[in-house]
Amino acid sequence: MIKEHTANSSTMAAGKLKIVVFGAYNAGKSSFIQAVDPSSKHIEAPAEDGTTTVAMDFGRITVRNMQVFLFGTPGQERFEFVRQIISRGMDAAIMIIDCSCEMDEFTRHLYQQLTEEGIPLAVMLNKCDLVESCPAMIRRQLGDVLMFEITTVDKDSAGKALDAFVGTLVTDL
Ligand SMILES: Nc1nc2c(ncn2[C@@H]2O[C@H](COP(=O)(O)OP(=O)(O)O)[C@@H](O)[C@H]2O)c(=O)[nH]1
Ligand SMILES: [Mg+2]
Repeated sequence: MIKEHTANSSTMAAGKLKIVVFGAYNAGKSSFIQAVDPSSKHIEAPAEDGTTTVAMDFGRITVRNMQVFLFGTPGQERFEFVRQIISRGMDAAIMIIDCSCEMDEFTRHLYQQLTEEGIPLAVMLNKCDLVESCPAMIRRQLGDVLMFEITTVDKDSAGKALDAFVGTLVTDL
């Protein structure tokens, strides 16, 4: 995945950041983008065989004087080609993980792909409002990566995490 990615410091220097949001179906990708940009767009299209929908999101927000473009990717495994197209030219990636349940194989696979790619990455441990959430369990399994504990139910927590992540990207310039 994302083989065509090259570090995109020219867009960052121009004050623009393309951040792509990954995660399994139901992890909270659309909710995250909606929380940080209430006027974000959510698109659902029926798949050709009519069995499922392919969902994408687009949000825009100004963070630390940077124009941040957020692209949500479809979570189903078989839409790898859509994730590849959306990923072109991205400056950074966010992974949303539902930490109220065990990580599934697909989530592990996505995480491995993104870390191998060497793209700046933040993991959002989502649904921390639920009593059954266990962010510590996911932290143990992922190891050394920038992580934030959030819930999209509280709009502030998503916004603050995005702000902190963009802060790490901007100081890297
Ligand atoms: N309790 C709780 N539910 C959430 C949270 N974030 C998302 N959800 C719910 O989880 C489901 C999937 O969220 P959605 O954003 O559609 O996931 P996506 O498939 O990754 O885009 C929806 O029913 C959301 O309302 C959260 O932080 N806490
Ligand atoms: Mg969605």
